[in-house]
Amino acid sequence: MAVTLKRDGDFAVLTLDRPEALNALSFAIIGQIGEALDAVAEDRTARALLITGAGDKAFCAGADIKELRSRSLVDQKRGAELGQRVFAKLDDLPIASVALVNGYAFGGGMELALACTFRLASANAKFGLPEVKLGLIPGYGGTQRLPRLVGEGRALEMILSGRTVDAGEAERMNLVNKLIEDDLLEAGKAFASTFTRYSLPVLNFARRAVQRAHDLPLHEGLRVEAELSTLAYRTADAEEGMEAFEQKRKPEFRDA
Ligand code: CO8
Repeated sequence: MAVTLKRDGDFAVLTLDRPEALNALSFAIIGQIGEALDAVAEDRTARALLITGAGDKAFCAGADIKELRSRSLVDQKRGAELGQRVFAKLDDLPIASVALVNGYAFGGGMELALACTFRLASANAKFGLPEVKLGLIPGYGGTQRLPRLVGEGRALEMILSGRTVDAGEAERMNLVNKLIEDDLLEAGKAFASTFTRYSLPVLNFARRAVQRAHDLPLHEGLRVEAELSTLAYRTADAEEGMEAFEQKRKPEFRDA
């Protein structure tokens, strides 16, 4: 099994576990990630998903180049669609995801991190979309998600040069939310704990609203925000949150 899914307290932890190939993404592994994400979506008890790579060298070195070479062009188109479809499941998860980037995050590996809600990086993290060096371009969402995160200029610079960005630069360019000096998994749990105590449906309304910010003209985005904020306002948790404020006590949210 090259993908493992475990529970750690409130969190689901998905680990790419193929360290001998720097956790490279074969089509089988992408399929396993998809199955694991389906399981996370059905598990109504985990409050955040943490994704990391086994070993101390790589989060994920990208698509499995040896396998890519051996496939027909038709299969590779299907492969890109499969990768995109599986990574898009992260957008639709009922909980937020945090990529814990513990080394190389290249190509499809960086694209997996980009598809997560948040990214934390250890000091040895290295990011890159080196596809041009192989005569390819990113195929698992990199050309779409990177410019949304860091702007078109920086995204094009990374994609056209294929250059590697270290952890410090990645933080400065907004590619990662936070640099972590200590244990990455513990830091990931602490980071996720800053939001997991709140109402899950309400967090989801907020995620949905922000996701639409890039797709819609401002006036339509504001309409979506008004709809979602009304849905949040109607939850029992909103009633509880506002009542708790008035009564000067901590709210007890029930995800309802
Ligand atoms: N695929 C397959 N095997 C890999 C990959 C990979 N992406 N990366 C590393 N490995 C393997 C190596 O072949 C090696 O195996 P072996 O020991 O059997 O030779 C083992 O992992 C260790 O790797 P290295 O010896 O190379 O380790 P180094 O520390 O010297 O170098 C690097 C680490 C710099 C990360 C280097 O391995 C490297 O450059 N890897 C390739 C990175 C890359 O180019 N990734 C992008 C791939 S393309 C992609 O992700 C998107 C394609 C979208 C296509 C959509 C159409 C389907």
